[in-house]
Amino acid sequence: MSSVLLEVKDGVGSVVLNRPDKLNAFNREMCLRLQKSLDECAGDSSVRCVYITGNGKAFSAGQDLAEVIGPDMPGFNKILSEHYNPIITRIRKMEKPVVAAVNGVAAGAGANIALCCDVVVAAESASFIQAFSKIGLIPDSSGTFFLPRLVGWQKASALMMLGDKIRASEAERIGMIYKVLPDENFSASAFSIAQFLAQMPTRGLAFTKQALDLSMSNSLEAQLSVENDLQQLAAKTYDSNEGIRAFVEKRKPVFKGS
Ligand code: T3D
Repeated sequence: MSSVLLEVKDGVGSVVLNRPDKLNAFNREMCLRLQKSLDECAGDSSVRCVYITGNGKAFSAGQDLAEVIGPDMPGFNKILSEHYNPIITRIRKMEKPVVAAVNGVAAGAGANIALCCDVVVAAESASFIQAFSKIGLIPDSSGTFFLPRLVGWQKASALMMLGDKIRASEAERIGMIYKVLPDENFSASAFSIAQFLAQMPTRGLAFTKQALDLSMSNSLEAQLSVENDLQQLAAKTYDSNEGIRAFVEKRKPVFKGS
């Protein structure tokens, strides 16, 4: 069985982290496979939303620590520059929404890969740990970028230094994730969010994502200019035309993702 499974269904590229006996901990092979799956989703116009989840009881325990001290240790530079950073970049540059469905524990890089996604939902029994401090490492996989922006500097700093395991309900309460969903039927409920997004105006969502990313470093003036430029592009899409016409004609819009 492959360490990452990809299936396209209902316009959703469903990416499953699949090393359940290792709590879906990432080794080099799995990171490269995840990158490939993300590339396939990016290049497939029938995929209008990407859905990432884990098989078994964990979302991901982060880096496979056995690999780090094993004979085939890739080296810390490679682990970030060739494994995790390209995954984060692919998710952020993906011109379609990416949903993380956190089905169980998400630790280290596993947590931060989830947190860089556009919509993060978690099962009520799931948990999040910035596990890095416990092994003398710093939070990577974009954790130092996104976590303070999601929950504020103080919460992020404490979570990173103390390495607390926090429950999904607490993650929702502090704004780290979008929503907690019941354990019962979690994957079906989470997947239905991805199916819904896959029917929405894909290009408009991609422009929204681009605008949000640019807002991380822009001044207000620069961001107003970004909104002006991207709104003009959005307004030229088929789906925007369809959405406006459907509203005026009091009918349900049918979006094509173009
Ligand atoms: O070069 C670099 O490394 C830089 C990159 C860093 C990126 C990172 O992600 S660093 C952070 C790495 N992850 C961790 O430090 C998390 C370590 N794991 C845990 O803290 C706990 O296992 C969990 C909180 C995730 C889950 O706890 P629990 O009680 O549900 O399970 P467990 O009993 O601790 O683990 C179950 C098994 O999975 C166990 O193996 P065993 O005893 O059944 O043979 C455990 O050793 C193994 N396991 C869990 N996490 C990892 C792992 N094996 C390898 N790597 C792991 N990350």
